[in-house]
Amino acid sequence: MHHVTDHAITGASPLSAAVIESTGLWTPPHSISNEELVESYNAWVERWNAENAEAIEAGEAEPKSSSSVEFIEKASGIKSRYVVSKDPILDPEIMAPRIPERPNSEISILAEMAVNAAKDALKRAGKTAEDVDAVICACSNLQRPYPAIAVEVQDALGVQGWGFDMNVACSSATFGLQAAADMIGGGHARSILVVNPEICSGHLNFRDRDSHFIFGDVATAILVTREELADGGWRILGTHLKTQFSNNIRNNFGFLNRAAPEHAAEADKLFIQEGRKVFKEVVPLVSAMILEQLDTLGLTPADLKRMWLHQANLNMNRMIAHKVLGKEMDETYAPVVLDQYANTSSAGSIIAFHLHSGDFEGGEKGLICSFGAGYSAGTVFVEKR
Ligand code: CO8
Repeated sequence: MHHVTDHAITGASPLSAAVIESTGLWTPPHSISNEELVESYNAWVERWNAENAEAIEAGEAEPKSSSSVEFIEKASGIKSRYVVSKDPILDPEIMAPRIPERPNSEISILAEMAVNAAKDALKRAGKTAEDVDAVICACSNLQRPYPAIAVEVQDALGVQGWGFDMNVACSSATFGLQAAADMIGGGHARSILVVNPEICSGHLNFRDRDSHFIFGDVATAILVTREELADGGWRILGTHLKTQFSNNIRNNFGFLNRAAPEHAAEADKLFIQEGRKVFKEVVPLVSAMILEQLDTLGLTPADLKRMWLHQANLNMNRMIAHKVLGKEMDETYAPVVLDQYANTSSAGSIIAFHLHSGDFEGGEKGLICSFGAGYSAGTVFVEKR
């Protein structure tokens, strides 16, 4: 077993301990079932094949295949997803969300979602904006480069101090948690709100059969507080982050697109992935990381009552849980929210934690764990106070 001597190297708690005091959740009002999504996709395919019949006949174009509800559920575990804009996604003419642009005098939609989740978290902790010193907006799709969404959220909540945005794709929340815990440990803030507004439907290609079902929209918030100032909550025992470059999940949308307009409409300006490769490469990376960090903290898998894993794919979570535990996963040990929410990028493990942690007694331990594009992975071990 390792001895914890230096928190910077081992990932153990920093100078002053930080606590997850509460979490908050905002769920969009609309939900799309697999049946609805597949019906719309297949209507588009039928139309596309009819319109391109001549080219298909001449061997100049491949006919498009239909999508299937059974495939989606079996391959991913997803049954439905929440979205901020439903009808346009299901309209075969559009197949994208439609979110009216707001004037600069109004709060932006991403900030509004984050504020909703943040208010929920503050209320649950019995705290107000006056108790908070900073806002970190950690998510995978930022609406604009500046001013930072976090600063807009800070303003809307009335938080004095500072805010900044960060993006580590699916691992944004765990990276944000470590950043917040370290800044609290370093004495820079009493409490930090980490918010994760995710409009994943904005960058999803609903005309790509391989991925049209993967994502949903949501916002989560995490209130991280200096231990002495927190009532209850979850002590952060240790955090660890890892990145390893991969092109297997990529999105080439960006501010330089206008400098190469001939490529601006290409599919890689939306989410693209090699799903099989991601699955094969990320499962061993994450399970090894969890086992190493357990060891570093002097814990064994049996010491964990629960793992709140990133919600991308049910089979992936089953394999990770199996590798860590050495036996079949059950949903009490690794709860699933993917069926209802689909992949909500950075928010997934936080939704699982938010909805499935009420039964913990003081001293019981669990793990929040993310993994995704980058590749990036983060572990946050917590103990109920
Ligand atoms: N309907 C019916 N059949 C289908 C469909 C469909 N919709 N799609 C594919 N098929 C067929 C294929 O054609 C293939 O047929 P054949 O065997 O004849 O060639 C067969 O089904 C199997 O296809 P795959 O091998 O692709 O299927 P998998 O079993 O691998 O399942 C998954 C696909 C579900 C994508 C799976 O690979 C997976 O989940 N992998 C992990 C992916 C993952 O975790 N990615 C993380 C990405 S998220 C992230 O990091 C955040 C990014 C930031 C957010 C961006 C917001 C948009």
